[in-house]
Amino acid sequence: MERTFIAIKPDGVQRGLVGTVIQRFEAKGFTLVGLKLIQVSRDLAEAHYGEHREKPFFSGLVDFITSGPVVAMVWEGKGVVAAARKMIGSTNPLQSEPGTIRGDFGIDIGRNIIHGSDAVETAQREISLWFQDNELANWSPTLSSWIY
Ligand code: FUP
Repeated sequence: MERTFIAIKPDGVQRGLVGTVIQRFEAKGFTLVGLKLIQVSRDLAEAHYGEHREKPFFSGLVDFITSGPVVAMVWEGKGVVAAARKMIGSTNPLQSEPGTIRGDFGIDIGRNIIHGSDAVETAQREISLWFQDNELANWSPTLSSWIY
């Protein structure tokens, strides 16, 4: 079953949006298989955002993501990688549609609340970067698959 990596960034945690984000993914019908609140190290932040290492915003991005606790999650379900990206919205919250998480709650590209993997292969890399195997639960709801 497909899995994606989702992180609520320090701004999302400090603004009290953890419950709202989790609620949206639960209500959509995805299954939470990993969840932890962590203070991110610079090493982890730099590895996670490695593709942006040469960008002018890289050091500010690493400063930001290490500035306070982050809620790291793994969500599972059919088409979850692409669906999560739709639910999150565009990178710049001012260009995100209303109804998306960034569109409903954000203004600043450097404070865009949440991260979601951009492809299935990226999700696999990010999940193994952030989580040990024994931190992930292999389970599925016991109700019929269409009852959320
Ligand atoms: P996304 O996949 O939507 O999280 O966006 P990117 O991977 O392109 O960028 C990662 C993070 O870098 C964004 F969440 C915010 C930050 N960023 C900036 O601060 N400025 C930019 O111009 C682009 C990205």
